[in-house]
Amino acid sequence: MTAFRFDLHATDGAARCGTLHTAHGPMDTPAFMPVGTAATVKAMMPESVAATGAQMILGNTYHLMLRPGAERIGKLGGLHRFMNWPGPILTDSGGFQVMSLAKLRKLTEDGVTFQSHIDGSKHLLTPERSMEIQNLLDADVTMAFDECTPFPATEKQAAESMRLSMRWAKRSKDAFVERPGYGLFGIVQGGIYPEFRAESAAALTAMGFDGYAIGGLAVGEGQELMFSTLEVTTPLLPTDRPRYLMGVGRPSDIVGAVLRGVDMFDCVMPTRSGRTAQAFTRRGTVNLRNARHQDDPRPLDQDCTCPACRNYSRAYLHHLIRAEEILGPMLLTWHNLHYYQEVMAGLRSAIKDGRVQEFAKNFAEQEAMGDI
Ligand code: PRF
Ligand code: ZN
Repeated sequence: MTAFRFDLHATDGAARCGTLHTAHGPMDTPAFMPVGTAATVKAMMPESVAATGAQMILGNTYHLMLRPGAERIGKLGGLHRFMNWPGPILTDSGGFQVMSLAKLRKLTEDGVTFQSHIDGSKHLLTPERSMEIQNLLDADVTMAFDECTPFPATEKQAAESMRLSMRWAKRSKDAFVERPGYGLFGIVQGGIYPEFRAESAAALTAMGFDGYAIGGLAVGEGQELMFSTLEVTTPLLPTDRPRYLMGVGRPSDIVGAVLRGVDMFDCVMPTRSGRTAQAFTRRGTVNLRNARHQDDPRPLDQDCTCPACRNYSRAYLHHLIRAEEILGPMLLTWHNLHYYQEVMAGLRSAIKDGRVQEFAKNFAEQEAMGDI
């Protein structure tokens, strides 16, 4: 039986390269986890997700508790069996999704009551219920139940919200059922205020978690404030535990966060953009809906080895998008996930070789050149 363990292999400045071991296998870091909100990484077979190089995927407490229900997935053998993803799964704890998706939300010390965005049914999510749901789903990584402080927030709002999240973190830890190979992550909050980030990091490290997430960023503050907040937060986290920046981001956000000591990421960007015809490439983003592609026999990205780039022209991808064919989103999602995984693999080898600064410089220069 595998223990839940994080091995740090190399560092380069603040950047780190390691391996997180879980009950359902390892994940090399820095890592990008594709989002599989409703027990599917949209438009992708699980085998294809694995073929892009992804090792861990993300699931959502909020969506799965509403449909098809956590108890149902539990009885069917857990989320891995249900969706045919044999690798590790991290689940988000639900609070963030409740606040962005549910109707008639009411937040109290106990938790959040809300109405489903699907059928209007009433529900209560507390730290204890979130832990129970994530256990039923059989998540390898369980996230503490937190409130994502909105941006902007006054100092008073940010402090009160962060302290509520810290009380919920303690209740999450007390309710989490420990099993070999399974871990619980705390989530640092505190908005853009360094003193509250420090208070939050201290509170969580005193409780002791298997990993530490940084929440409440990428909520409208902009890249500069996100990076400066990371710079005051990651140095306060234990070096022997993984760090996870939630809901981030664009490729340039990820490269910048890795330089500032982050190990794990998740974002809907590669999958959602794939469904709206936006492709990520070494030369920045490309919109395949644009008429300039309609006669272009070249692949989307000359240097990419994904099926979309190996076997199809820009003209064909453009046609699929214009004709609203399902294969269009499928191929673009595949390409985007493949590209994200190549960036992560590039970061990992650069860190091992002590050339992560050079990697980041080349990355920024290439992106700035733009598509040709
Ligand atoms: N908390 C949780 N999930 C999240 C966030 C958070 O702060 C964010 C913020 N970018 C994304 N997903 N639990
Ligand atoms: Zn490709």
